[in-house]
Amino acid sequence: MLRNQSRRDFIKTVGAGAVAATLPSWIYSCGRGQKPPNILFIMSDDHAAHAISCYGSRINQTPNLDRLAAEGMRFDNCFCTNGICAPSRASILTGKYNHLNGMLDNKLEFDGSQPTLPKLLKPVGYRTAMIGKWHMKSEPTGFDYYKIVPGQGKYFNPDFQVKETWPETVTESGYVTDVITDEAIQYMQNADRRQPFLVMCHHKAPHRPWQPHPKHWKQFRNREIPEPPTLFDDYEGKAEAVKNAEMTLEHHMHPLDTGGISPPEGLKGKELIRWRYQLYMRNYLACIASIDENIGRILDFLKESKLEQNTIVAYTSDQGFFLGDHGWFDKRFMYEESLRMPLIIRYPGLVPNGSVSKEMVLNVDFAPTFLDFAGVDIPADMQGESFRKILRGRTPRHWRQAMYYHYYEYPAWHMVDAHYGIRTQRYKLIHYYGYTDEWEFFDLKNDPRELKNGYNMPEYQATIARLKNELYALQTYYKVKKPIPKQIEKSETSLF
Ligand SMILES: [Ca+2]
Repeated sequence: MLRNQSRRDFIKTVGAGAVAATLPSWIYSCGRGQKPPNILFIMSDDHAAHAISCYGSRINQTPNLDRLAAEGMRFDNCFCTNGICAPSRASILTGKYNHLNGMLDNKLEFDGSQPTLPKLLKPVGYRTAMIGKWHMKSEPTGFDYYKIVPGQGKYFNPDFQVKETWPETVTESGYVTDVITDEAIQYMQNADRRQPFLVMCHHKAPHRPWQPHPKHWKQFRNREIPEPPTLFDDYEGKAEAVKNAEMTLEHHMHPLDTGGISPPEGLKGKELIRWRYQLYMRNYLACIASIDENIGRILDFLKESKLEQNTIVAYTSDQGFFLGDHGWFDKRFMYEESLRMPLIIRYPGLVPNGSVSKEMVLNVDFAPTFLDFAGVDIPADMQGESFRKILRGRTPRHWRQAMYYHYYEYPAWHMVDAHYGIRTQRYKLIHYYGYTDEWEFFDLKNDPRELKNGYNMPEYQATIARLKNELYALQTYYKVKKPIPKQIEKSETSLF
């Protein structure tokens, strides 16, 4: 609602009785002297935090994401609850773990009849739009407008599906990150300023197989990228589930992952890993350069359009990614590089500039937080917590000290065994339970790179026993059904 617009005028403008009936809570609980914020939620796909310079990247620069962080809050401990695409997206929309929203893996279809963030915002006057990668098979629900790429989408001249002609596709010319940004800007430009908007702008990039825009590829094609310290992890003392995963640079990388180029004949071992790492990273980072450039475009647009002050801008990725860490590409494991989501949030006047939070926030917290900002009551069955107070620089008493993770997709590409686990500020305990029955324990203070599995070390036994109790308590709290099936029903899968 515009600052000088009266409630009666607003009701007249919006019209619908259902909207009018819910307005008081909208005004009084959200009011706080401010009109409700627009929400621009920008999410990329597989963008690891350690490929963002304000997170301390050693391998690239992201000046526009750094600018967003300088004007807002950076979260250093934001985690996904299941480290693959569609499940994380479902948790973001529903505020629930996957065993409750049904999206256990990438192969299932999202049940669009359940309550979601956009559906809950609409009755209080929000216009809602979903632009870019959706990846949950069923038609998006709860959005006034959507323009999504089918499946994984294409990097060049991408196809889109729109509400009016679902599931037919229309092709747009250009590079996918530019096109999705154009579409999001166009939507916001044309939005009726009397109503707040929720725009979910979901990039396809930097998802595999990496195909950068030629102008960004030129920046990286001759660059030597520093290697990660765990590039040659030998997995000694680790679970068989880790040793057997099919996501190593050495044995499992496809020529498509290295720009369609096969390695020189005879190259093997560490030299092959090094060769593949360089090509993989050049393509991946060049895709991110386009993301960063487009973040700059969208921030400039908000400023020029005078939308800056009353728009929450969030940047995240559906989960992290292994950038040669532990000799891997891809994600899925509960290891730090894949578990961690980048999260930067700007809301001028409320979020302190250049602030950093070490509190543990999760993808299931996003929906409750945005609902809280909009003055909407958070449904009792949402499992996430609002971190609005943290954004104001005040951590609520009794904020979570441990998080629960659960990955299900096995057997599938990369053959990562099903596992669940608990992470606290210092420790991590993981149980692989699909085809194996193994545990891993890491002391993140003494072993931040997760190289030493301490599960059988005598000095950690008391800690491990305590963590197991906390882990099982979290499973009960989050209503995880027991016994947990070792494998979920399988359907078709795709290479990437
Ligand atoms: Ca992803």
